[in-house]
Amino acid sequence: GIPISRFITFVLGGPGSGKGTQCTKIVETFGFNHISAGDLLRREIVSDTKYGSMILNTIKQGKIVPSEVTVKLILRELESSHNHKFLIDGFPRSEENRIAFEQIIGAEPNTVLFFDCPEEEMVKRVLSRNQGRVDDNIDTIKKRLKVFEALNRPVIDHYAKKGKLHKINAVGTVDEIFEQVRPVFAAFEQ
Ligand code: UP5
Ligand code: MG
Repeated sequence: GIPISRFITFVLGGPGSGKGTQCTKIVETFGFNHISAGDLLRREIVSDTKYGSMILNTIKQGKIVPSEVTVKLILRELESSHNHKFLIDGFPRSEENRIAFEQIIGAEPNTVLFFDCPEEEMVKRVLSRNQGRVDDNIDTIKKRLKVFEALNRPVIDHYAKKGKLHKINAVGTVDEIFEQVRPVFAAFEQ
């Protein structure tokens, strides 16, 4: 199991809301270990493991990969790291994801960030990213936005009710947004 001394942050927000970008800033400033669930899944596609083609098809459709697959990949990262502070970026994406993770870990995250961004801004950012992602086309983006609203919103609401959610206005420059993020972690550093 995972020792309770680990500090786990979930980083949530719609597609293109800036999760990855802000995680890089948090890593630089506060020394967290960045675990991007999407990157772990994309790595499985490239290394052509037994789940590779299933993951590729799921991502192309903007749907959510089965929890058991994603949780296993995240656990492997948590257990192989010497760092005790983690950013889990882009996960959990559904209540089912959340419950699967919390049951296996036997604990809740310490804190949750939510990057709140208007849809038109998210679409603009994703379409101008140009990194060759199979899901960065207008059809898949529309599906990702629908899945986000339907399945990720309940997770956000859950942590808001628990008093763990830090809602960040994700419009502005990268540095302006980070100035809202900084106090969340500065508070835990004391
Ligand atoms: N950018 C960033 N900040 C900006 C700012 N302030 N102003 C202007 N531009 C800004 O940013 C997106 C783009 O915007 C970049 O070009 C950046 O430079 C610019 P980024 O930081 O990459 O945003 P992010 O929120 O990380 O966007 P991403 O597209 O990665 O979010 P998704 O949640 O869609 O992608 P993820 O990789 O997490 O998941 C992809 C797919 O994998 C999912 O759709 C799903 O099919 C699957 N998946 C699962 O099934 N389960 C999981 O647990 C995770 C993923
Ligand atoms: Mg990302």
